[in-house]
Amino acid sequence: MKRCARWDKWRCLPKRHYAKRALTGQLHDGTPFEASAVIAVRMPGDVNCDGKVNVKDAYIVAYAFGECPGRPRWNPLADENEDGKVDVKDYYIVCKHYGEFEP
Ligand SMILES: [Ca+2]
Ligand SMILES: [Ca+2]
Repeated sequence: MKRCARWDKWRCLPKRHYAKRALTGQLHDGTPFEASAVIAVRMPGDVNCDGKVNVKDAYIVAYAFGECPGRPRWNPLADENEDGKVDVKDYYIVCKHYGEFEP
C-alpha cells in the first residue's frame, strides 16, 4: 500500500501516526546538519485519520468542496494534495483509496 508522509503542525493524528526521526544532510554550501523531527504519517485518503478510507472521509471532502483558506468551510484536512484548495483532485484521492484500511 502506498503511504504518504507529511510535515504538518495543524493535523491532529492519533499517536500511532507519529514517528520521531533524526534528519541528517548537507546544506547547499556543504555544511552538514543534523536535527530531529516528529513526522506525521497517514494513509492517502484517510482525511479524518481513523485508519480507514470510507464515507466519512468522502463527506469531509464534500463538505469543504470548493473552499480555500479563509473561507468558512475550509478544512485543511480535506485538502489531500495540499494545494490550498479542496476540489475534485482531493475527492479523487479519497475515491482512489476508498475501502483501504490500516492492517
Ligand atoms: Ca478515515
Ligand atoms: Ca487540494
